[in-house]
Amino acid sequence: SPTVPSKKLNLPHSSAVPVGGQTKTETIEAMAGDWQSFTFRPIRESQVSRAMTRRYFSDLDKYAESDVVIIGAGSCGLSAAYCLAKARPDLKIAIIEASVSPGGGAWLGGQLFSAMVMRKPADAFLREIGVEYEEDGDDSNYVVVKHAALFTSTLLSKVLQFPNVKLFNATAVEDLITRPREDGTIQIAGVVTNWTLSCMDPNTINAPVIISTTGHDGPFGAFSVKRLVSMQAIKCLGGMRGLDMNTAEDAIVKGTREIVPGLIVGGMELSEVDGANRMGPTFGAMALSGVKAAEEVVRVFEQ
Ligand code: AHZ
Repeated sequence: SPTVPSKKLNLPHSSAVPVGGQTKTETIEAMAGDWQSFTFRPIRESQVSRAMTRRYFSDLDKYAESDVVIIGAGSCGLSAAYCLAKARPDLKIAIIEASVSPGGGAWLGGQLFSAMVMRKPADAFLREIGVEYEEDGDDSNYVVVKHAALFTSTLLSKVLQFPNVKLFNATAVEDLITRPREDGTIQIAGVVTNWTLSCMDPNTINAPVIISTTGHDGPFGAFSVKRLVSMQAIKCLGGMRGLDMNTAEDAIVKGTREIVPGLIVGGMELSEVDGANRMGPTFGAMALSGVKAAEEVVRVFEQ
């Protein structure tokens, strides 16, 4: 049979380190070009099952009492998670995301376009997470990341590597846990979760502080603030206003705060509370609202 010339790949050494030790490490370079003798190591199907379920249920057990729950893993929720997990490695942070894929609306810059625009000074956040950008605009007032997916995947991978963060995706928050306060108001004390919108009884996570970043109203958005209205914890929503980039981004960052005790609201969900404008396809306010939400959590814990 004709011999196929083996052209080995030249891959520089990766810095990834196996968690929990490994008996023998192979390199891709050694494998490449020798596929005839190649074979995976044996496994029994039940081992795969147990490897997944044991860890998931152990995480459910561990995070049933969390320090912080972040509802919604869009650009704002992930930015908040990054800053908080980095600043406070002592806090146990659960992220609950309804969709299978975290990232919310930040996989594209707008409509089906790839590039993501961030107005300065949000470029500081890009430098913090190590995402390259290009200066643009009069006086370089904004920067452009070549693909929104580069921003979201980089941020997501950093968030997921923190040992104090667990992402429960494909899990929706369907209610808030509340406690009465002496002054007659309520304190938010956790979330009620469910895997599917059916008549299944739900699960719960207790936490003294929640960050809600579920986006503006729509089929799924503005979840927590709409629930606050229906449980009469706040009177009514201001309702997101029309698009005004300059007004909207400052308002969302400055307005990110604890709306009722134990519940901090950030990102576009906040526009529904405050009657703030939307900004359309500029993402700087989402990153910096996440920074402010993390700062608010630290303030609450230091009170
Ligand atoms: O799946 C939702 C998305 O990933 C998730 N989510 C919503 N309801 C949930 C629930 N339980 C769990 N009940 C839930 N997860 O929340 C995430 C929201 O992400 P997003 O990207 O929609 O919101 P954001 O505020 O992070 O970013 C908004 C981005 C926008 S919208 C906009 C405009 O319309 O003008 N401009 C920008 C920059």
